[in-house]
Amino acid sequence: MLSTLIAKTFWLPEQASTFAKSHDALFYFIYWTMVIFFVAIVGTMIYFAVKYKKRSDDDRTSPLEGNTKLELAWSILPSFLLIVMFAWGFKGYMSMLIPPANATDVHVTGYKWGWNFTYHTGDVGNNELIVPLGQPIRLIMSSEQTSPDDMAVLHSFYVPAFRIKRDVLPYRYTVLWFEATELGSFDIFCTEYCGTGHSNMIGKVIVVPPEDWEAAISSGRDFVDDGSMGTLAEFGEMTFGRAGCPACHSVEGQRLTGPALNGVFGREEAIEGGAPVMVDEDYLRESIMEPQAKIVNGYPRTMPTYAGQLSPDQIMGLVEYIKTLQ
Ligand code: HEC
Ligand SMILES: [Cu+2]
Repeated sequence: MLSTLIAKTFWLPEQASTFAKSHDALFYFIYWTMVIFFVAIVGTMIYFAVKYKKRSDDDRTSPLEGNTKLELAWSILPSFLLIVMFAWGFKGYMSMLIPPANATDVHVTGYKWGWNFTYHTGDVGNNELIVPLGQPIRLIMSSEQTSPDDMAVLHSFYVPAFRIKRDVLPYRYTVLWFEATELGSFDIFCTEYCGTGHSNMIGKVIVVPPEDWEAAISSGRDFVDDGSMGTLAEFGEMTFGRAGCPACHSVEGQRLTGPALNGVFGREEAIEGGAPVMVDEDYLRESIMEPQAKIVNGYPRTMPTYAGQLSPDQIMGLVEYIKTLQ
């Protein structure tokens, strides 16, 4: 009891998400296994070193050459412990990988050097992610260049109190989810060295009561560059029209030059010369930025790329708009 208490404050930060308890339980299982083996092995070693020390020149080394049974036992028995660690870790890994279906999406953009958080309402927070207590949140993350002639770099989104971490990459979306269990403010760190401002890339997750959430996020600035208000999906709908997508895509089921985009999100798409792919946010982003990467079966390779023509906000908006099309 006392030892867990000391170890808890010494090794790990506070527990503020649903992952924290099981994560820490596994950590301490491995930790105490190591402590027990360390003490047993080093203790025996010291005991033998003293007990069998060569006392005089007449002392002879024992003729014993080995003990197969003993060697098998100390190889096989600990391997069961490794299997337990693997199975336990894998179970935790899978639950961290697969977000619940009812999760709320928030887009995360890492830049040099900070974080932007774009909510479905169209509000944006800078270096401050506001989330409701006790509800699953799914982060759709990517890294963007700061100016057009600049390179986007790798970041990594890390919230120690939630025990979550995932790389944030340019030109793709990665996903991370969590459910906060404590009200309050928790640190966000970038854990991928991303240039001179890396150590300043610090943000906060603010956990608020669910009933206060919408009000709390709407205090952020509205991201839409032309000043019009609207949700992220509405902004996407506007972008869809302005970028000329309706020339080739219906949103009501008719086949035009390109496939209809209603109902596409979440289904399996048959791809030319490859296995079917699941239509998620990253697939949609890729379809817009790199249309040639995966060609929908039975369609021409005529979609132009929008890389360099749409801003990260516009792509986010398009993705959220297409998700609403049923
Ligand atoms: C000149 C015609 C054309 C325009 C303009 C066009 N597309 Fe496409 N698009 C296509 C074609 C053809 C395909 C199917 C072949 C492929 O996968 O590239 C496609 C495929 C897609 C897919 C994959 C659909 C699926 O069923 O998997 C998405 C998503 C998409 N387009 C979004 C857009 C968006 C958003 C825009 C506007 C920013 C746009 N497209 C503009 C022709 C077009
Ligand atoms: Cu970074």
